[in-house]
Amino acid sequence: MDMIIKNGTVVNGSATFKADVGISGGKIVCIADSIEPNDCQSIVDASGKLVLPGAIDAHTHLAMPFGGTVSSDDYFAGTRAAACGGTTMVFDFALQDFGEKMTDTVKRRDALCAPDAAVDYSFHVAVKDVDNGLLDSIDECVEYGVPSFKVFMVYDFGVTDGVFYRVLQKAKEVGALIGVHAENNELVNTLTKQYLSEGKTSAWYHYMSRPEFVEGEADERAIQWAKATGAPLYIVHLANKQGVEAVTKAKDEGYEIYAETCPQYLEFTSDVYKREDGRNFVCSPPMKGAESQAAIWEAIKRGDIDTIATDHCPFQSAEKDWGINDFTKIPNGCAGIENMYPYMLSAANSGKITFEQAVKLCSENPAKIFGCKDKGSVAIGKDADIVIYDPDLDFTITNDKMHSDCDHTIWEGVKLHGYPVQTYSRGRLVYDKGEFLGERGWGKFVKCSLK
Ligand code: DUC
Ligand code: ZN
Ligand code: ZN
Repeated sequence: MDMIIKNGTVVNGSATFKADVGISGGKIVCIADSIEPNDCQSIVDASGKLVLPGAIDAHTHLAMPFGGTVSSDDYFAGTRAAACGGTTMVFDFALQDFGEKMTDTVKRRDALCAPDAAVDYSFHVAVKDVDNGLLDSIDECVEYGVPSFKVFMVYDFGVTDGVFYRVLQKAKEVGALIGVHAENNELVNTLTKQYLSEGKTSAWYHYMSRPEFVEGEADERAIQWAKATGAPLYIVHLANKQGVEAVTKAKDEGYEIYAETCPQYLEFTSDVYKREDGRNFVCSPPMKGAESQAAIWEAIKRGDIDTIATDHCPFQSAEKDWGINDFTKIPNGCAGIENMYPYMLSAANSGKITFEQAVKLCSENPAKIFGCKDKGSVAIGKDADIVIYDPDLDFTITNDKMHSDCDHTIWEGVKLHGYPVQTYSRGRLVYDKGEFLGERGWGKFVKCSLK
């Protein structure tokens, strides 16, 4: 055996037990009350620690051309930060070009990612063009190992209602999963124009132009079409109460509707846009009011939110400053890839949710929903993507301790109870007590399957 993690408490999505974990060739090969060291190469003492599956961040935007610039974390910096926060796999978005087959989109993006990624990765294809036979290229992409797609209802790469509907029909036919960024584009544009014409240009009006109902209506519409087509639907970054209620209702009716939320919606409310540095918090959808935040936490507790992901999309302060006098010029997005697992585990350590719930939301469920068969739990045969977590190590987030290529973080000063001390990616130590020990190019493309 290459390594034994001894005396720790294993936490999976539905079980917690004391055990030793044996690793060989990057895989978990043995789990037992006690594993004899014999000729084992290395022993890790996890007494007093939790042994967790690495998190899977199902929603990142690395090196993404957006808002007049490119998000500041490339594939190396983003996956380095992921590793240092206990995330051992990321899903990035491969944005289709017009006229491009979906598999070509994935290959184009993978060529950029493969030399740089420090942890494993896969993609969702962000669909723009389904004409001239391109809708049918979804079949080949599913076979290639990317069975998940996303449509945006906003931005210049957003799709029409008709395209969204056709993508859902296709997904139903071939067993793909469609994610959706749900906000009502028309309302966003109308409200934005109104506020600008009234000279209301501060970051607060980013929120005011995308308030609760702008997202809630779009969630309801998206769910309506999923019901009509019979296709499963994954709502990304759900941040409002009306949408939560629509998801709960659809689930109760038996529809296959999944919901993801992000830590920023759990920690911050729209009040942040009144702050001096409010523009740093500008992302879409924006943080919402306290009522929405409470509704999301309640949905997490009762199991109606399926996953936590980050929507990681950092921009430098100078780029955020483009919007000091005009909120529409602020590149949308914030850093979070290094904070997700520690934040959710801290919520568990403080009694808000259980550790099993945190693991389910951040690892087990994304692995199941997106078809990563080798990930998502500490179990024999799975990849040895493992986090050693110290529940007694308190941690205050400051940007100088983060591992992104960004000069600020919205998480500055947030206090966490407990913190990861080590991260292993397929058995290789990539993070140790504050230090990144991984390497560029270690991360592998993970083929996913929903069959
Ligand atoms: N929202 C953001 O804030 N950034 C990237 C894309 C998105 O949908
Ligand atoms: Zn989005
Ligand atoms: Zn996003």
